[in-house]
Amino acid sequence: MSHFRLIRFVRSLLHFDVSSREPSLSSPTPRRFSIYPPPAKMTSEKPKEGGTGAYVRHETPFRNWITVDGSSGFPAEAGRYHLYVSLACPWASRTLVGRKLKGLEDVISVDIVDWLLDLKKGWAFNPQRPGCTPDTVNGKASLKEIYQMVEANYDGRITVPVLWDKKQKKIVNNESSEILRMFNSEFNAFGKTDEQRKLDLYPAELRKEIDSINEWVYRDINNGVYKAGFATTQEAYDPAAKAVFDALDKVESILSAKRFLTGNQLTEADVRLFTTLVRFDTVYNTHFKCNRRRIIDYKNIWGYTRDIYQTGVIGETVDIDQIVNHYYQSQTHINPKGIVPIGPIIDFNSEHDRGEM
Ligand SMILES: N[C@@H](CCC(=O)N[C@@H](CS)C(=O)NCC(=O)O)C(=O)O
Repeated sequence: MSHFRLIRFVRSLLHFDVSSREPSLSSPTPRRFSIYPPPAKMTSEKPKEGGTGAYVRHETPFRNWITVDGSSGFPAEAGRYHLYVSLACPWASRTLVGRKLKGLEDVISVDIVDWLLDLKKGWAFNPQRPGCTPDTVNGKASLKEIYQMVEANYDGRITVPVLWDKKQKKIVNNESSEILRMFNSEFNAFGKTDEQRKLDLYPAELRKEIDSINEWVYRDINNGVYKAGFATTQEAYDPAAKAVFDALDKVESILSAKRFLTGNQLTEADVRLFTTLVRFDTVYNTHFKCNRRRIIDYKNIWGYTRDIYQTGVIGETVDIDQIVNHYYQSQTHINPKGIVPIGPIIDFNSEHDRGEM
């Protein structure tokens, strides 16, 4: 019996179940827990290196588009598309925020993978784990099997999010920025309320500005924290970590004059920045060594993070415990013993004065 199987066997003997300790998804009560027995050889996103110790992100392979008129082969329809996400993942979380803001909860179904990422199998479904689901569409045990339904010999990265077409049994797209755009523009017939149908996170008059913000926010913050955290040499870490804080300083300055990045309207640029900010103090600050400052040290960014968190349903997409447990216990190339730190406990519901801007 492999070490891995043995652990699962022992767990089943122990009736491993933490559900009694885990209340609902958005509970403010800390509900961190360690895996016991400790995971064997758990790891995650194996960093791809450019030979210099610098982290290089993989290209995303599935890039089809859903369109209102169906000319792309993927017509916008209610009930046809499905999202596979991890609540730990900042990229997947963008799509969950978009889905909620556009009122598409009854239109696009969702399954949530186990936050613990296993080296051998990649993302798995583990409905035993509180807040995680089975694969309700294809009944598979792992996300790899979903990718292999489309390409039997698929050997690329098995990443979340995945947007799945239930009708054609195909992956539409696994690039979060594009899924967010599709939810914004192609499903306007299906949003719950009129306000949600009209909401435009990428309005024509702001596109140029949003594109330009997205570019440096992605490079230096969204992916920047990964470049710092996954660096395997001091030479790769130093500029990556500096870039994170130079960019945060720039954000702080923008937000001293504007409620959101482009003005008084929330756009996709804010959604994309938010999913990194909300993970920063509990994970990136320590685990990824982005520790020159914390988000709570930036007056404007901290207020802005709470402002977005408290905007309607956005906070509901954030599960800090899944986030914390995922990074510290899965990424054992950075945190070999999988020890989950005790804090900090961040109150995203505390008052802010951004509404007065
Ligand atoms: N470009 C992708 C990146 C997605 C991504 O890297 N997701 C991570 C989780 S945060 C993942 O699934 N990693 C698993 C792996 O690389 O094995 C996107 O934005 O959708």
